[in-house]
Amino acid sequence: MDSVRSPDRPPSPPGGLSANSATARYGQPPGPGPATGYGLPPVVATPAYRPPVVPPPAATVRRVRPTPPASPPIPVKILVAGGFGVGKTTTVGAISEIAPLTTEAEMTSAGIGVDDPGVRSAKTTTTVAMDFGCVTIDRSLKLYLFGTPGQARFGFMWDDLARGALGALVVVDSARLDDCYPAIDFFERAGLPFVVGVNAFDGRLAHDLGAIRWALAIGEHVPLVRFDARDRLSVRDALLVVLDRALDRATRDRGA
Ligand SMILES: Nc1nc2c(ncn2[C@@H]2O[C@H](COP(=O)(O)OP(=O)(O)OP(=O)(O)O)[C@@H](O)[C@H]2O)c(=O)[nH]1
Ligand SMILES: [Mg+2]
Repeated sequence: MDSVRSPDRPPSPPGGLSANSATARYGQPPGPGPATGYGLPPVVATPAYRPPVVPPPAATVRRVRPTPPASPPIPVKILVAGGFGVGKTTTVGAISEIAPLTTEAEMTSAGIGVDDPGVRSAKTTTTVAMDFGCVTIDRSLKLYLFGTPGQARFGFMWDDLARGALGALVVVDSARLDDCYPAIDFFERAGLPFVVGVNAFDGRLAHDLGAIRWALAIGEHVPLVRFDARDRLSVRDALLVVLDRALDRATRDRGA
């Protein structure tokens, strides 16, 4: 049977399907660029579309507050005082977290008969101005330690060194108690809180603490502790007693 052909359908062009392409029918489009066919303008490359950046509403913006810098520790000035050769410089050096500032000078023969460091001492230098060191107790407190000279002829410096101090550690050699009387007199007169620290040279005391308290004629309110000037922890414990006394005094003065 013959195929049925719609009357509207045009007959196939001669030359087959390729002869029926757009190019064959309408020719090449004018101008550069790739042909789109059908007489449309060439495709021009456009930048990729980017949506505008819309800032978030103000309420949703998280503001990062800068953390305030930690406040520095409160400085507390403490004197390390006492007679000649009792271990003041050793005390400051044992605890200081910085290399201590010292002012040591060689002892000369001119001091024989004047400066007596005791028979057991191998001391060859003496402090001629002061010692300085510091130790941080915690984040809120830092001790600044000022060691006094021990020779009586440098006594005039003590007033200056004591200015601004909140307390003192009076270092005592139990074998030479008389050397520390001037230091105790000084702090009693100055009204500065002080603690007596008996330096146990070679781990021994020449007298027990009760006898030393009696000999020094200090009141019960003055703490008397035994310590070792060469031992950091021992020095720390002695200084904490001084700090305790100083804080007691400061609190009392504030309440008055
Ligand atoms: N065996 C022993 N020697 C100590 C002790 N403490 C200090 N010394 C020694 O005693 C001598 C005196 O110590 P210093 O710390 O210079 O005494 P100082 O009180 O500062 O002396 P000045 O400043 O001259 O009055 C030094 O030779 C120390 O090494 C101690 O606990 N035991
Ligand atoms: Mg000294």
